[in-house]
Amino acid sequence: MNQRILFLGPPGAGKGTQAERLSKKHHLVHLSTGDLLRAEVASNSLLGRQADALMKEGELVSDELVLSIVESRLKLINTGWLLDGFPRTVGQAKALEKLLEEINQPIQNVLYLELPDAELIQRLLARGRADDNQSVICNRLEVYREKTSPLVDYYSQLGILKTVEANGTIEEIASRIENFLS
Ligand code: B4P
Repeated sequence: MNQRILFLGPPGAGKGTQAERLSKKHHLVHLSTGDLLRAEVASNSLLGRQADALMKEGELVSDELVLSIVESRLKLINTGWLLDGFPRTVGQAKALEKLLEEINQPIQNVLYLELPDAELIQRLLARGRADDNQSVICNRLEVYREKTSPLVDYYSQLGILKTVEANGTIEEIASRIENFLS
């Protein structure tokens, strides 16, 4: 599969879980901005130090910072890819569109993982990452609604959005995703 796919959805919807699975199965390059940012934090780079405080609060890292880590990587890929957790703002989506036009690699499918808040909160509390406590989760959900959820309309208007019910087992969701892509 030589697809160019984007995963969209609230925190805890399972973007990372499904993206990892799908990318391994179809040999797609998996770019997770969450993982890339956590790697920067772990290496104590300047970028990581700037991102750390924001991530701990459940805030988004600045568009400039995220773009700087995505752009250089995307330009190097010449196979299919899967973007997970990016874009998260309309500004990021517009910058991505411009970049993809330049390299002639338009997005083919946006998979929007949809799940009610109660289930999201339960999953995140069970995951137990450093940014998975009750007050930070509530803030992340608010930030999602304000800054990221407008992307559902944005990609829907471009005619490339597929809504995936993200409840059920990991296998069930994976098979819904496969059906959309086949
Ligand atoms: P991310 O790392 O992208 O993480 P996420 O949205 O919290 O989780 P995801 O949806 O991937 O859920 P997962 O598969 O882990 O973001 C972290 C932070 O990085 C952001 O808050 C922000 O600060 C920063 N950031 C990242 N990208 C950015 C950007 N573009 N711009 C600015 N800032 C950015 O699943 C959650 C849990 O549920 C796991 O424990 C999993 O095992 C479990 N699970 C998954 N599927 C399940 C299922 N079907 N049933 C039961 N449990 C399931």
